[in-house]
Amino acid sequence: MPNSASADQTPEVSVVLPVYNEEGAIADLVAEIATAFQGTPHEIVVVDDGSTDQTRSILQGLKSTYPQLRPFTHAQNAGQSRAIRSGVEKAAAPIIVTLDGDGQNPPHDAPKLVERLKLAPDLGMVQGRRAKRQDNASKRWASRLANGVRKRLLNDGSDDSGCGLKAIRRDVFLNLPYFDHMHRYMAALVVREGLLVAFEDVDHRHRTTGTSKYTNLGRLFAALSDLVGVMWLRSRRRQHGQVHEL
Ligand SMILES: Nc1nc2c(ncn2[C@@H]2O[C@H](COP(=O)(O)OP(=O)(O)OP(=O)(O)O)[C@@H](O)[C@H]2O)c(=O)[nH]1
Ligand SMILES: [Mg+2]
Repeated sequence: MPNSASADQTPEVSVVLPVYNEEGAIADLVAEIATAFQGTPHEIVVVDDGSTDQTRSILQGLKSTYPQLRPFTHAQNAGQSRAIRSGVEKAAAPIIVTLDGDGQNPPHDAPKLVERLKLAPDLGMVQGRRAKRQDNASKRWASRLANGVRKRLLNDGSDDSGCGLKAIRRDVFLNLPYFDHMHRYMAALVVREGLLVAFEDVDHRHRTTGTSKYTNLGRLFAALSDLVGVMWLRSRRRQHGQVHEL
């Protein structure tokens, strides 16, 4: 479904994909996103984070088929959170959808997150929750441990902070503090801004191409060490209520 949005229409939704060496997944994923948002003016902002495979040339080739595709590239690898942020900075729509670039988050779930966000002005973000996770046992175990500790300490209501599929208001995202791996703490950071976060069950698929970019231990270590930083950020929050012009 290539022409689901014309390039000169202002998009309502910007789908932001961080990708690093995902040459086997990217073409099908772009096609699935275009189908999922057919009928909604949208753009697909892909941030290639210094890939060393064919990801970049495949993206260049896809531009003629998908006018709504806007690929960007980092000069050097800077991580998933930085790539998401670069994509949101470039995005033109007020609503952002993020999802993993390896195809593990089926795009057909994304429009329902967007609809929920649109209907509730007090919601800053709608986060996906992988109801039936398609990962191996060691990864599910490591994730359960990290999610349990984080939820208890941050009380952010999230059972699955690592789910890549989220819909968030662009202005809210750009107010969040940036640090490497902050994408795992989005719910707590949005709540810190005084906004609500809702959760929706979404599908999840096995990775069928490419390789994992994280090890279980590396992911767990990063998540737990950043937890201390996020607890500090939370403790330094002060709310001002509404700002009135005098
Ligand atoms: N931009 C960017 N994206 C990254 C980087 N590392 C991972 N990603 C992307 O972040 C997403 C999640 O990474 P994955 O390796 O799939 O992590 P995972 O889903 O926990 O692991 P698998 O189940 O093995 O796929 C994918 O779209 C990756 O391409 C990075 O350094 N930069
Ligand atoms: Mg993955």
